[in-house]
Amino acid sequence: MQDAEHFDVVIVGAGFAGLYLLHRLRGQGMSAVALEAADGVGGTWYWNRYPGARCDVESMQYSYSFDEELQQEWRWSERFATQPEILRYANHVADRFDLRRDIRFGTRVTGAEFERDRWLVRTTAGRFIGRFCVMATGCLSSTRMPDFPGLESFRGKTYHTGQWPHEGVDFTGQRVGVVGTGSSAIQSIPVIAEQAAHVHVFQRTPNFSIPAHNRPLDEAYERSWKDVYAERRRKARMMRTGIDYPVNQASALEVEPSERQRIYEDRWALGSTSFMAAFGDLITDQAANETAAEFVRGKIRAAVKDPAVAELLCPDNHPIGTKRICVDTGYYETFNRDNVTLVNLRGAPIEAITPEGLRTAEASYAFDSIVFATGFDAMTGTLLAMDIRGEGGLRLEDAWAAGPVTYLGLMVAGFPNLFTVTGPGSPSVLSNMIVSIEQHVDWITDALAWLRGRGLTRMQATEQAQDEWVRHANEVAHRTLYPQANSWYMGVNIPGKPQVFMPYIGGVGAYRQICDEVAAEGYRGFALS
Ligand code: N01
Repeated sequence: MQDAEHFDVVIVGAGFAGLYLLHRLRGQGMSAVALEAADGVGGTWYWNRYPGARCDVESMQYSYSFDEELQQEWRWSERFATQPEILRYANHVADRFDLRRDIRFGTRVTGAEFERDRWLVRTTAGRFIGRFCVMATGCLSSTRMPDFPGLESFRGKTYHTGQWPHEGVDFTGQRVGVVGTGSSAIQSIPVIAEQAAHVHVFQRTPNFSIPAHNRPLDEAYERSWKDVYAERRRKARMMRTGIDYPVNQASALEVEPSERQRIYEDRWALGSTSFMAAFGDLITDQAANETAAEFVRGKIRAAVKDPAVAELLCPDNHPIGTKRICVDTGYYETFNRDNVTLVNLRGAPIEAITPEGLRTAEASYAFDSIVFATGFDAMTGTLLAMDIRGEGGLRLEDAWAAGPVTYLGLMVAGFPNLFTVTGPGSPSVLSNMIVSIEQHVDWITDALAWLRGRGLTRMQATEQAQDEWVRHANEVAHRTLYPQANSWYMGVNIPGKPQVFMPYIGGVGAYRQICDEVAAEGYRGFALS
């Protein structure tokens, strides 16, 4: 192919996965290019610039571990880093390891085709050929905008949290409507409410949220990590979520109610997602789960002064944790403000966006701005938006017609030499993403080096290994309460999307062991030639 540029590896995406891939491949003497639609690095942290955006995994853990000097020299300012700080970190890494020269910015991939044993990748800025192709496209990178009638007619401004303007938005004095009450909404609503004249929050499903208890990072805490970073990182990698926090294996039903209450209070005071590790059976036992759910409902009732509003904010249709648990700073308390109104969409959904604002089945509202915090076509949306064709022209869309199938979340049968980082079938969105990204990048790049060392050029998942993995992943998921919720983990938020539990819930540590064993056995379940 004359007009195309040739590489050993074509990487799609320059977020945390793409950056580390570039670095590792270079270290192995392989040529690689990263194709990035945005004008900068950072992936999710490049796009999600909405007010209040921050990570809900602690800064000391939500960072790369692959380079000791990097992890020692970088200083986080807060327990949970803000989006601008994480984006600065991504840029620092890109500069520190001189990665930009191999990134093509403003280059959106439209399709990828396996032909003559190579991947031909088509983009908005030319064609690229790689012996291997790695999709480092993230799990929450295709925003979801419900197709409300009249959207174009609105005379004010509309925003999606996942595509926030780079220059920021000043809501001072404005009447603002926020649609959605997931993680993005829960982080942004308290900040928007401080600026706006009035905020109406349109809620379809109330969510469980745990306080972040964010604070400046104190030096003693930083040292407690940095002095033994390698050891703590090793520990995190073997944890269920890839996060090092205290885990209690006991059943919530084994302890006296007063003791259970004390344990939940301690977890509440600790803050963040570690709340779900208060007991060992919260995601597997409905009765145990309900004790945690009711504890949080009690906190909501205590925080929100108007009992009717508090009741509306209390989640009642899914076990706690089975929709992604949220982490907030003052979310429930925000509903005590005079300038915040909660609108219950249950039984009265949004019917249309109007020139003035928005109409539900019950009332009309006038706004200057509407913020859509309506989420993403998670895990598969970005991959399926590209026209990906494997062996014999097999389309990914067809291979995944009944839901995504993979072997280990790393490869798809029929798509040789194509890898996915944190793909469906791997722990991915159920974990500390950077831990999972590093594990996948290490595994993929080790596999490529192994192939090269044996003069092999082709690797693909066998149908049999894939079937077994999908069966196992489903079995593990259905031992938990997760499939009970109408969540984006299940694809329920996208009309027509097959409803399967997409991530692997066997745990980050257990999954890593499986991947390591597969490699140690000469890449069991992969056809190599
Ligand atoms: O999106 P979501 P998100 N009418 O899908 C509602 C990660 N993240 O951007 O639940 C009315 O969770 C929808 O209602 P329902 C994290 O993994 C992490 O907030 O479908 N409402 C829901 O309330 C997270 O889970 C961080 O009934 C409609 C909301 O929109 C993931 O990203 C921060 C509607 C969408 O919530 C996605 O979070 C932010 C309609 N037609 C995000 N359609 C941190 O690390 C949708 N909704 C902190």
